[in-house]
Amino acid sequence: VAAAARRTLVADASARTVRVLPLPGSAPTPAAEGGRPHRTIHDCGRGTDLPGAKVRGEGEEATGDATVNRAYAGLGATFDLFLNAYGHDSIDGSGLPLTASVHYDENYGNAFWNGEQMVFGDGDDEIFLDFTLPVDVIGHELAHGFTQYSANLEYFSQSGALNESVSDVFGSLVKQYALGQSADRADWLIGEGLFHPNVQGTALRSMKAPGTAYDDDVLGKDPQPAHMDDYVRTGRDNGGVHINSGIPNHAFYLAATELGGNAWERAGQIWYDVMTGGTLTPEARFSEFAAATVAAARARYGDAEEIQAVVKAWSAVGVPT
Ligand code: ASN
Ligand code: ZN
Repeated sequence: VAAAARRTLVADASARTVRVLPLPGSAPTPAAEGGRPHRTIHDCGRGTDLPGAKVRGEGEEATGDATVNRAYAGLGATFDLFLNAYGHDSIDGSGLPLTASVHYDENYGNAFWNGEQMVFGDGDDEIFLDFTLPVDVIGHELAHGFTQYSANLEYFSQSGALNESVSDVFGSLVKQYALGQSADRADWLIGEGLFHPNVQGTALRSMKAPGTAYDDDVLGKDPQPAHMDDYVRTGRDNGGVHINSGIPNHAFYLAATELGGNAWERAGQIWYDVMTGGTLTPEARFSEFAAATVAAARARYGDAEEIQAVVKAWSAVGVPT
């Protein structure tokens, strides 16, 4: 919600895994080396030292802590989407080990990617519950890592809102893929189930209807626009990155529902191709991203309904392609 945490957008090259070719005549590299997650969950014990004590490694059985197990499962669900839908091995495409720390700080109402790992707060028990509860929030945070290793969108203004939107897109797709939900069945909410019952709201954000996710005495009304006419100019939140993300979020929703079927397939593939295609600059604005989705749709699917769906979606939110 609030941009409390600062992520470093510099890729940590030392964290990349190096693929060693087998020597001639030696046994081939076991297939299990690639294409499976390498997860580690740590417990901060309500402190702020990262990563904290290791409590669950890859392949180890569930612990007695549901938060630890949800983080582990959510990392796995995110890994599964990127590998199975796009052939992308972990968030960097090269099998990057995935690390998460839970029980970060006391009454910490946020989760974040710090450039190297995931961090989850337990919530304050007044506004927010445990941030590992919604799997799309886990996917959202890990997708910040995906963006860091791909288009590296600068976390400010329109490129920052695109960075946020890409995390919502892939976060929602993690949930849709895990539940096997097609575009017309999905809730298109981010953080459903995260608010304390006190709060008047269903989720942090809605991609289907930006601006309607909550309307609460303390939090106020969901400030997200769904059209460029309502773009919010502000110096807060890195230029409204969590606010104006409603515009590209809604464009994705419109493209995915126009195409129908599973959103991670054609719409998700087009967005993935834009992020990994090497044509976006880190300072990309909405119109540049939109044009890149049209080019990606054409490159992958030819002159077909995918192009029309994408053009129509961006047009509906007031972004030229
Ligand atoms: N949960 C927020 C986000 O991922 C935290 C932050 O880094 N601003 O956007
Ligand atoms: Zn984010």
